[in-house]
Amino acid sequence: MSEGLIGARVTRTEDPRLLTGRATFLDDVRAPGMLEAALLRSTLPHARVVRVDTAAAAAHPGVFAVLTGADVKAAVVAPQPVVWRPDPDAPLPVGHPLAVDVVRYPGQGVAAVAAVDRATAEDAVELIEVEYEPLPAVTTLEQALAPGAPRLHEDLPDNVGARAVVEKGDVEAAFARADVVLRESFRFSRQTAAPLETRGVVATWDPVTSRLDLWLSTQAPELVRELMGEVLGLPVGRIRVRTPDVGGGFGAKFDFYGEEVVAAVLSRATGRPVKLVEDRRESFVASSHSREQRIEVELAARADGTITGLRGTVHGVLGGVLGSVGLSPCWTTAATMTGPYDIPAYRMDVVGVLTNKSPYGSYRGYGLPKANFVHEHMVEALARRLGVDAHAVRRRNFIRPSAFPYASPVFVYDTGRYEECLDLCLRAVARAGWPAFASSARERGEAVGIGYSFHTEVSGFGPSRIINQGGMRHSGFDEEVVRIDSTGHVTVHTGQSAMGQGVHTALAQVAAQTLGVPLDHVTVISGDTDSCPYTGYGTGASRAAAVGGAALLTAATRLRAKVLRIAGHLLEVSPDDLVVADGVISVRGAPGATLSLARVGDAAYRRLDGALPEGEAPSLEEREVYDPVNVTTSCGCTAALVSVDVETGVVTPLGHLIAHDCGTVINPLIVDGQLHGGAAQGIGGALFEQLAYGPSGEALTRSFTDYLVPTAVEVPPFAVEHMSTPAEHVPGGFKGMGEAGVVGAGAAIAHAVEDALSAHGVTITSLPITPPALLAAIREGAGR
Ligand code: MCN
Repeated sequence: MSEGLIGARVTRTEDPRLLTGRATFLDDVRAPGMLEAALLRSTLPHARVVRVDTAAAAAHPGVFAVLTGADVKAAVVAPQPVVWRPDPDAPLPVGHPLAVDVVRYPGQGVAAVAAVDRATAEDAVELIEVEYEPLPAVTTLEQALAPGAPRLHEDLPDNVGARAVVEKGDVEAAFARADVVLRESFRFSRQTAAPLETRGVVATWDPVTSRLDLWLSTQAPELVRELMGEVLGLPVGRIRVRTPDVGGGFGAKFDFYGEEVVAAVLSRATGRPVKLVEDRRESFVASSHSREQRIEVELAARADGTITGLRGTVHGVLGGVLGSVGLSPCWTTAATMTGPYDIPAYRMDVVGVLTNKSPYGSYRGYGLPKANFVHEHMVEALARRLGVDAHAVRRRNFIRPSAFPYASPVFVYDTGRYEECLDLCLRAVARAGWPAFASSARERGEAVGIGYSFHTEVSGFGPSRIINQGGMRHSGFDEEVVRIDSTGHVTVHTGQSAMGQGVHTALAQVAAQTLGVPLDHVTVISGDTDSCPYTGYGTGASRAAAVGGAALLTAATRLRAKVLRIAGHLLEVSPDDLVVADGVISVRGAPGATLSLARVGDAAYRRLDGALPEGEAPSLEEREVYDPVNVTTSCGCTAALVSVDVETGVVTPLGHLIAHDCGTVINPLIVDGQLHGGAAQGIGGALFEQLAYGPSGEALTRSFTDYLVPTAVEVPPFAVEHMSTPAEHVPGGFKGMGEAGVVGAGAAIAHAVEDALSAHGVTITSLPITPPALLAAIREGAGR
């Protein structure tokens, strides 16, 4: 059945391949004559590179090339690009594909070897001699900002790598008139996306055609192509980027890295394809780090609980050089910190501080989880101060349904029914029996609590205008192509990337319903810049459904009209009298008169003589370039049930429930899975994950025994409730949601812990809530 496919709980068409070992991941790609590369990475956090001696490595049997940072620099025409560049003329602390003169974080690449295989390349790496002159390392925000701190970039006056301000309304006046002012300081640890499949590239330079062919595990093939062109000085048409199956991206594979440039330069140097895949240990220092921030805020409110102002500073603890998305994740924290609330006056300074750590970049949720933690903490703190229920404060400050479109400090929110979403969550929690369970546990002396958070997810990015205004130098439009072939089969060519989120299934559902064909008559092709349409943004910011899906819907609607025009001509009836379902076109009210889509395909491609109406072009293909007029704003209310062992400080999640609204849902099964996966990552950030650095700045996190991601044992049962407030400006009404699960999890868990420990007066203002941190908070609560 094609009717009703949008909204159907269809199992993912991607899964049989993935689950039966038929997927091709980057490391499965083997090009003829391919070499494998390895990098020498600095173990020091900060040092001058005095001398790199590559002679012994170059002489090692099986080695084809050894490159230093200076060699790579000489082979490119630009340093590592930063797409976040609000002021193109402002100097930014950018890096090079391999360090030149100075290393600024442990793990930074210093030299690269291409050899017959990875083991030989690693052996040769050990033969490279580097003379370093160690420099004082700066690994904390406080050290970096201290007067007289060692400077990471001599051409900058201090260690501030970038700044931004987000503001709206008269903040001073709001605070002058406030009945209540609350202040708080928050700290969030460093995390990384840690996808199961680490990053990797196979680069092949063709000296005859001067073309670069890249296989890359990326979420943004077109963006890579643009940036690669910029660095190598190549026209983008000379670069092809192909993406094999991606074993999780989670934002880390959105960013642009030096390794892909190094592989390309090695291929050019050796005349052979070169593969470079990071191992797990490298992944912890070479894939973007994220989340580490210190945030200070003040909230102004009236005695009745109306929030009138919010101000403060977001300090992003950046790395030694800017990552490709620059300050943008920290800016996004500031840009979304008013969340679902109508706060008339707002000012947030954003300060990106350089430290001798890995570059800061994308991770699912971007800046939103921190923004959510802050606004939800402040709402609960205001409720405590006023002696009222936190949900009463939420309800008082929610943006009303009648207030949409609503201008938040940066984004215009499209639609939302926040109070209904909160009620949906509360009803589900009551139905699940959590309040009764928690109170009987407490009667037994157990510390069990329930916590809530309400989030908005600004998603479905573009339009291009807003992307550019936010300082990003790339577009926000999508192009989708849909074709019916001569046998009536449908192929969708999308610029969106599949990285495990089920986008092929969802796009197939949109195409199948719109064109009236069964789902298995649709093939979705992605991940090849030579054959797929341009999507300069790529897949990130939860945009595949709201931008790609909407573009496809429009293209498929036009294609369906063409199909019906041709069918009408063949059946000698008006196209208005035709319906199409399950690949068969029939005349309304005359069930006998039918025509298959294959027959129309045949007419459009093969039997053109008289088969097409006058003036109708052959072939059945439509493309749509869609630059949305706005972002989409989905929302959700998360409830967490936890128990706390007050002796050990261990928090055990017992239940996790999300009431969610992402407009028209294409596939509720996928959306549920996305919420579960995001929530699992949110639980990781709330309780376990942190990248550690030692006192001298050494990177301590080397494996999953150091970096604890939640496993099936740690995640509780999940439940999801749906409601739907379609995005009115988006064809189809879809809103993005791929990051929602992670956004609200931290705050909900923190509030559940606070609730469980209400007798101990614990408040949580930093993540993760590790056992030692929680025991300290319990002691501190007892001391108050
Ligand atoms: N969907 C839907 N109906 C909607 C909205 C979405 O059925 N109204 C479906 C979509 O079709 C898609 C999924 O839900 O299959 C997520 O859609 P969307 O919100 O459009 O997000 P994207 O497809 O753009 O995915 C990106 C988003 C981000 S930014 C990260 S990071 C992320 C994520 O989603 N990384 C993931 N989910 C991931 N899931 C997996 N398994 N692996 C990753 O790397």
